[in-house]
Amino acid sequence: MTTPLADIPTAPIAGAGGLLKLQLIAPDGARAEIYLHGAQVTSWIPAGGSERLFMSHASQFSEDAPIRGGIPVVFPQFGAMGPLPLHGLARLMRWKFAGATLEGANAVAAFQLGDTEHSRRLWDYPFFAELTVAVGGSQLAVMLAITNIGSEAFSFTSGLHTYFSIDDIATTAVEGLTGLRYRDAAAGWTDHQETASRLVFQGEVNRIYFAAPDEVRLIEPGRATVIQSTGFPEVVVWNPAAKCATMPDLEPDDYRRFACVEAALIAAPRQLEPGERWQGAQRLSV
Ligand code: TA6
Repeated sequence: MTTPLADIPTAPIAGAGGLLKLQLIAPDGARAEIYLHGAQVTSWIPAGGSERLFMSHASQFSEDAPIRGGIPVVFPQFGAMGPLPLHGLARLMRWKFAGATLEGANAVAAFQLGDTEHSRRLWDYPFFAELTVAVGGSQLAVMLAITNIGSEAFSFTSGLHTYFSIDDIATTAVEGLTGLRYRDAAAGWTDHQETASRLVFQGEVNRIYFAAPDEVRLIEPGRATVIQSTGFPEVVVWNPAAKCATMPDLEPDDYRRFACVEAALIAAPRQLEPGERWQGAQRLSV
């Protein structure tokens, strides 16, 4: 077999719905695809492996709607925890492609987003967001940085809302959460402490785990995905179970095929002073 050549793109190409996307291929054949809409990673295939991210076949690909699947970038508001659209503005905005390079064995692409007239109407702060995606070997790393380029402080919450592709939710578990305090959105936002050695999915799961470790693992029969994060103190685990049938951009039984394990910054919104920069990252390894 010949080694595939790295494809370091110089420009995005047309993807679904005519939205622009970037295809990034490392020298070892590991690849990722990123839409400028939301700077959303929609595909990650490790070297010699198969697709590791879930993408809904019913997803919209339109400037007006979030893409369902992959890695939505949540900023400046997580979920419905404020007055903004669900999960904030970044996943609904068109980011700029800021270049791709080869860094050692990784293909790396950078995306940027600034405030617009539209974003200022909803959230009146100047900001500069950068998303860097690095793919190579058995890893994908996604780094998000936010800089306050205005003259007054602002606070934000954020997340990398990763949808993992799994074979069967019934045989999937998350390890690394034992002993953590969590808030259960599926049980009326009640507070609990995790006692299980593995979180399994029985019905809807929608939990915010506080003060999470830097590493958790998604476990399936015969494979494990290591999920490391920095800068994001919380881990959110989400699977809608039967509620999937009520979500128009998911097929009714899609819940069997994905689990979201998200790097999140929720409990203590991050305040950024003028000129200050924050960054967080999620690194996935198989
Ligand atoms: O992160 C979990 C969550 O906030 C859930 O409550 C669920 O609604 C999910 O995200 C998806 O949100 P979305 O706005 O993309 O439908």
